[in-house]
Order: sequence, then C-alpha cells, then structure tokens
Amino acid sequence: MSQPIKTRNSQSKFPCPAGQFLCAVSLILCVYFQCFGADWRTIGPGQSDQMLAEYFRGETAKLSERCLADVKDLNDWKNKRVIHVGPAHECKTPSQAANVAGDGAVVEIDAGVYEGDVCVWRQNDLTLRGVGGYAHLKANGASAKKKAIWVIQGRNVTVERIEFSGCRVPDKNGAGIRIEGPGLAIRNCYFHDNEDGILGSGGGESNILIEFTEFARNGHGDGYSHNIYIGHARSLTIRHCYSHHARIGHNLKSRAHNNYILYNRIMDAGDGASSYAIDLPNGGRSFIIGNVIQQGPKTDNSTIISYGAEGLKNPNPELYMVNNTLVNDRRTGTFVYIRDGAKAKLINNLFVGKGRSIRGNAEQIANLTTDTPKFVNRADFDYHLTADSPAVDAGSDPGSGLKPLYQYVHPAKRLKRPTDNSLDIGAFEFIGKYSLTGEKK
Ligand SMILES: [Ca+2]
Repeated sequence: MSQPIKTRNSQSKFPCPAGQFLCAVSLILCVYFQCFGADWRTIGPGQSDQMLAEYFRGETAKLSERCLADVKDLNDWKNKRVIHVGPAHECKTPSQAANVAGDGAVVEIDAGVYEGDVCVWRQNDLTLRGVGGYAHLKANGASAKKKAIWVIQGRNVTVERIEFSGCRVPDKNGAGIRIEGPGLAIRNCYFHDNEDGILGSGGGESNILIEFTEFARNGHGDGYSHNIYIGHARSLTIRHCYSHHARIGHNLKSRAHNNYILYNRIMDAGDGASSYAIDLPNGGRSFIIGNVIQQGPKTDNSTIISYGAEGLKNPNPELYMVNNTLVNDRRTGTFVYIRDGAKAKLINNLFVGKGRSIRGNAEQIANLTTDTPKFVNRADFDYHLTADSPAVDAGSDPGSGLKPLYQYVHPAKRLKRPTDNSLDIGAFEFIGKYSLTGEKK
C-alpha cells in the first residue's frame, strides 16, 4: 500500500499568493540559516553553491527540529496530527501508530522499552520521536518484512531519540532501520546489537542525514553486515556520531555518490574487531573532516580508511581528508588506501602508530606521522593535544571550504572548534585543556 506523494510547500497550505510568497521565502531562509549554518555554506572546495543546491533539491534539511518549529509558525503545524504512543495512550505501540498515521504525522513515543514491536512506515513527511528519553525498540529477534525493526518506505522521514536493538532475520541483514524511501534524517538515536545498524539508500535521489547518534556492536559477524551501510544514495551526511565495535563488518560503509563524514568518533578501542573504520568502496565525492578514528589490535582488516576498493564507480572520484586524527593500535597496517585514478587531497591529518600512512596517490599538505603525539591520554583514547604536542600550530590553512568548524565531544556531541592564530593538526585544537567530554579544564 503506497501513499500519494505530496509536493513540498503545497499551495493549499497558504491562504493567498502574498502569503505563499512570504511563507516560501521564510522557509527558504529558515532552511538556509538554521539547518545549514556556517558549516554547510563553507564545506567543500568551491562546492558550497552546489551543496546548497543539492540540499534544496533534497528533502532532508527541511526536517530539522528548528525548522519544524518555524514551520509551525507558518501555520503548517496544525495540519500535522500528533499521535502519542505509550502504555497510557490509545496507541500502545509504535506499530499501532504506523497503522493509523497519515502523511505528515508527528508520532511521539513515550520513553520506555517496546519488546518485539516492529513495523513498516509507508507515510511521507513523518516525524518519529522518543519523548522523555529513548523509546527502546527491543526486537528480541523480531523483524518487519524480514528486514528491520523499522522499514521506512515513506519519503522525508525524521527519526529522533529511538533506540534500536536485537533485530535478526534469515538472510543475516536484520537492521535497526532499513531505508527504502528517499530523504531520511536520524538524530540522537542509538543502534546496537543488530545485524546491521542502518541499511539501505532510498534510491539515487535520496539524501541521508545522521547526527548525534551512536552505533555499537552491529553486524552478524560474517563481514557482510555493518554498523552503518548506506547504498547508492545521492548523499550521506554523518556528523557528531560515535560508531564503534562493529562485529567484523565496517564501522561505516557508504556507496553514496557524495559523502560528508564530519566530526565523528569511530573506534575499536582495545577489544573491537571491526573491518574498516570507513569504507567507501565506490569512491564518490567525499569529505572526511575532523574525525577521530582508532583501529584496535584485534581489527579484522589492517586498513583503516578505504576509498574505491571495489572500483571508482561513482561520479567525481574525489577524496578530501582534512584535520582527522587517526590512531593505529595494531602492530602494522595502512591508514588510508586510495585507489589509483582518484583525486585525493590530504591536509592536516595526524597519523599515530605503526604502519603506512597512505597507499595510493594523494596531494599531501601538513600531515604529521608520529609515535609521540603527546595526547592527553592515549591509553584511554583521549586524543586531545597537550601543549608540547608537535601537532600544535603545525597545520596549514586548508581554505575556507575545508576548514574544520567543529570538534567531536564524547559521546556523540560537538563544540565549535576553538580558534587561535594557527590551526593545529588533527581533530582537536589545543587552546588550554579540554576533557574527553568537552569541558574546559
Ligand atoms: Ca592552534
């Protein structure tokens, strides 16, 4: 059963032509200034206009919470039906809400554990959110359509504060979310102990945004299932997330044509056995900026970041890696593999540990390879710099399009990257000491 597709800014929402114009302008300004913020306008070497155009064409950006609040002011909110879910409401479970929701519904799910409750969301423009904490969808081996806890078929869906765990299916790809509709935003969620955390693409027109979200211990253990596995979407943006301990599979795998991998923490720690930290098997225009990435001694694959391993099949085989901190705790390995034929630019990256920094060809500026980075606490995976680190003030200006604007705060948060006169190498700027969790000491 498929739902009719609604066009954006449907004219029937607005009472008069002037109103339509003002509403449209306000909405565009809202999307431009509040969703994108400064980082969206500056990311990418000369790509900012293209990125904006991409995201205006796309559907994800308008779904940010702040934008929804503004849309409310534009008289749109009253047309959305809010459905409350929980033991005290008429709708006891999310799957009951999925049977009654219409397009544009806001489904607010009381915090708590929902055992074995799985469903398909076919409606468009949904907001699905936990209220008062995580709504924990504990599958206990259940699945919708033998695919996932939630199969999302509608377009432009936002998911917030939901915890997904325990999906198992016969083909060993049971996911927290299977993406089948274009345009998905995931915020403040937690995916753990499924066979895949998130799986799918929503098709070639789909833009996917994942932020402030944790992924842990997903994977069947056969190497074909991963914490995050995005197919051939138009774009994946993943930022301020924590992805760790994928079971044999990758902590992040994406076949999207454009990848914006920004300010995340991707880790094995001491006991993780993931394969790649980041796998971009088909290349594509990819920005990897400001990430903290660690490969543990038990990793299943000695390469940390892999670009184009299955061939540069996506358009624009360009890789921009800027101000990342990469630590290898394995006895040897490769930090970055770049397939021949790609255009790669690596600036201000910090490579710590044994192994080869780069396999393949890349333009390199101000990267630092060292075994004495003078971190605050390497054994405890706190890679903030100390005053005498060789990375301090050793960076090169990557240009406004590539400059890191945030830094990761644990867990799955961010702060604006502090600035002084000289950019440091790596994911963290040293201006006095910060704790792992972002407090200034
Ligand atoms: Ca500095």
